[in-house]
Amino acid sequence: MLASTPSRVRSSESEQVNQVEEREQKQKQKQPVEKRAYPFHEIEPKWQRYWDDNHTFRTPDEIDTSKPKFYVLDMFPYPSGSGLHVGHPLGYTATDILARFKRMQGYNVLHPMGWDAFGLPAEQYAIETGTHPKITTLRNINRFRFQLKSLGFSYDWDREISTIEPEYYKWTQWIFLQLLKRGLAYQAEVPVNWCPALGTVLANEEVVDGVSERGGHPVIRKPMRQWMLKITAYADRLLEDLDALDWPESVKEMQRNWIGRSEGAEMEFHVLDEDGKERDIKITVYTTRPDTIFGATYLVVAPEHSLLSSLVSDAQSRSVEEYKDLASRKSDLERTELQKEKIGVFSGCYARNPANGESIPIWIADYVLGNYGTGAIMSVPAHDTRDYEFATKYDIPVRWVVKPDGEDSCYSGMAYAGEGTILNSSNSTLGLDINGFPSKVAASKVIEWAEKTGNGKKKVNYKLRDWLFARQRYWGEPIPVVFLEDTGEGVPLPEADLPLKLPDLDDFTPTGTGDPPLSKAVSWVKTTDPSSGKPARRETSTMPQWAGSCWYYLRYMDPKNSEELVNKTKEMYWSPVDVYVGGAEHAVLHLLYSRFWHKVLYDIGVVSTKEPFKCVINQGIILGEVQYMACKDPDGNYVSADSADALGELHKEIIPEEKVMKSGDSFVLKDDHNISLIARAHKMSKSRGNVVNPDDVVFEYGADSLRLYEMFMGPFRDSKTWSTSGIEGVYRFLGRTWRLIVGPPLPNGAFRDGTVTIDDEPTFKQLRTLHKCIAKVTEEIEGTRFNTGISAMMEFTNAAYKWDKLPRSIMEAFVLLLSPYAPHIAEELWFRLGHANSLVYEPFPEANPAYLKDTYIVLPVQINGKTRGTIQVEEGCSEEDAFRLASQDEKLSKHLDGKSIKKRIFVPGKILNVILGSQNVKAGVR
Ligand code: ANZ
Repeated sequence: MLASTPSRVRSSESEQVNQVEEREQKQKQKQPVEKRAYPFHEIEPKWQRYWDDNHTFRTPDEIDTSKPKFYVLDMFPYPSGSGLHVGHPLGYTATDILARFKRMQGYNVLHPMGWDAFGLPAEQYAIETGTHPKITTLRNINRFRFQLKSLGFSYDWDREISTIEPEYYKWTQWIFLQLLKRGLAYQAEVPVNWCPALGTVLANEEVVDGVSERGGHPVIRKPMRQWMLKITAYADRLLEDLDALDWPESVKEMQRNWIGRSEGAEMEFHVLDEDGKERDIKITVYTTRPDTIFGATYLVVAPEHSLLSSLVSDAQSRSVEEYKDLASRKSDLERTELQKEKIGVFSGCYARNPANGESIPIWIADYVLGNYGTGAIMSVPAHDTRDYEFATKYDIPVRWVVKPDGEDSCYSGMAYAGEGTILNSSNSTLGLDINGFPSKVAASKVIEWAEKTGNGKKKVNYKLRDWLFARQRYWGEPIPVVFLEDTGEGVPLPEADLPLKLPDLDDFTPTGTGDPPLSKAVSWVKTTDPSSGKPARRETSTMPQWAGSCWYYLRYMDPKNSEELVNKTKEMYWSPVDVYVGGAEHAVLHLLYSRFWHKVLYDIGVVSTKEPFKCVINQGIILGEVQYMACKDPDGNYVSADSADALGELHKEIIPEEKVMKSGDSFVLKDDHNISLIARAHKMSKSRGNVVNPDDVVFEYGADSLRLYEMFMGPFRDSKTWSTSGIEGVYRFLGRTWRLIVGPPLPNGAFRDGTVTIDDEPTFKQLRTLHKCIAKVTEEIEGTRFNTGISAMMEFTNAAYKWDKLPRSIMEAFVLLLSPYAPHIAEELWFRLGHANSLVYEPFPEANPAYLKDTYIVLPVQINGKTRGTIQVEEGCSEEDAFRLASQDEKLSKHLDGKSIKKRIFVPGKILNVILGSQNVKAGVR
């Protein structure tokens, strides 16, 4: 979904294409099961065709402002070669239920779908086979569209967009030009993953443990001139505006951590010469703990620090060079991992601690990152774990300057990283004394002192880095900039020249020089700058896959506009997206990047809201079917799982579900209840062979069953395990509902055309059952608790099976309730109930509160005219029910037991009078 994921990159496109073909072959051979619970294989295509032909879900282009709007969006998929997997319909069904529900409630609904279609797998496939990525991508898109339609999703296909179409990426390029104009796009030398053996730059996901994913060749970090986007300029706003969003708290927290705002100080340390005199260079460090400055016993600069060459002594230069080379092979993550041993090298040079005047050594170590803070730190081994580890390794002094509150003394043998009371921190000559102060106060005193004496200043820092916005790839949006041949200056293309179309290439293999594949399009690259007419070369890097997905939700509002990215009136009406559903894997980057672009578009007046997505919901993931395993001892005898933890995989045997029984919270062998089993669900993956294909499910049970099942599996946001018996359960429910309304099959196995409903007035009880169901289903859809909504409908069907008459009005309302979940069967039933038009725009039933109250009344019971007691009955209760309750009542039953009943007089809500006959027969419930 959205951008590339490693697993997707790994599976080769050709393999995927073969699998699709194989599956189609298999399907053709398979015949539908003889006896169907209901004829879904006729109904579903029929209604899909109807919706398509009638553009039923089309959202009118002209805005009807009299209606409230509801914009419900799925994270659009990357159309991979393997087609949809069962994880896709989980989110898509949820948004579809919401879209259908809101339409019926009279909202003007926008529910679009499109394709995040640039990306690595198609390009890799092109490298392997020479097939143009466009061909593969369009084929995959067709397949995805076909699959989505076969699931009955109510997308407005007239608004379909694809990020690879020039009419679309014209506006992606236009946004880039706006960023450039505002200084938010710039070029800088940044390290990229360079693989010398493959002669190409690799994306992060193509590098695994320091080697290329393809071929396992070493990858090094090499500086290259790259386009960057200044997302850091928006850090504060991206942080502050999170608070008001109705997003999962976990997602907001992940964004906060990613932005990583920290408050501290930049402090200046003068570098000393061999005689201990101050040179004219200073090292600026960033610290969040200025209160610990007296404990700074050495400095560390990152191996890529710009001052490094002027610091290193001749004696140390060789070791430093070797060390730098070593560090260039590690990723930032490897460098900062806490468990990794911290190694470094002495620069041969010293600096002065401004707080106490001490001369302290300057080290070079890669646990300090070049691109965070100032790329240099003051190291306080007593109060920072990494510094402590480093200092003990290299025999650097440790000085305690913070005493934990409530303790008598400082720690020893490990760092104390918390706050406390300051000690050992006074220097009268330099005018700083923070002894006895709590950490926070001491920190502000140090900053105040530093600002007065010119030794530093307060500073806010962010973990967030500017966004590397160029890829050495072919299959992406061209960057609309040319470089003048004479000066090398970069000049943006005029907006009128957009889109800058991606030229066709036949050879997608890496150039070997690090130049992107587009540099092979020689006649495209060589151009003239339209504004000056000077010879120029086009930029050959392309945009990253994130680009197209940053703003697509805006384009759906006005997908065909060739004059503007989006028309103002339409944007003002539709913004923001009311509900955005997608995987939690996009909790950080996609959502952060689109928020950033949205804010820029807000600043330039293109959009009217500060935030793009009002509510975000992450669906849980679907795990493969639970696998049961029994443990065996070395002699091959079964042993209970709890006593066999230590046995390796070799001693485990997979047990089929039919041999398994649940016992309390665990599972045991049916044949031997003493043998407990291991039950595990794994992520679906090709290698495990536990992938469930939605096409197969649709073929066996129908799209409505798949939709219903995915919603019924469990709470929408939770992870859930697939179960074939589960899908059979919902399939049976739909079959029961069908036969309830249409009647049982005729002797020839077919079903009648109409229904078995009658036009009688419903009873109070029937109305009550219906309205309770309406109330529950409505409440649960609004709360996105789809599973419990389905349970309510199942209860309704069970109750309705007990009725001897099925009033049409009741069943019509029920069919409307069912329709957002199982739209095909609902449309067909609606049609059979006598309606000529689709139910899509029928008003959603509303619960009448009069039927919701559980009102009980006390009903006097007379026997032979004499009041013998009372029973508590539901308001509107029938004579039958009242008599049943009376005969079950302890007191009354004494008078009724064994007696024949001559007559019953029942005045609803008032009295039940039972006249007994003379013979003594057993009084039973009729
Ligand atoms: C002295 C000190 C003493 C620190 C102490 C911590 C504890 P955050 O919250 O992540 O911003 N630091 C600064 N720049 C760094 C870099 N480029 N690479 C690695 N570490 C760096 O943390 C900031 C703290 O992380 C800074 O505060 C600095 O160590 C370290 F008892 O300075 B501190």
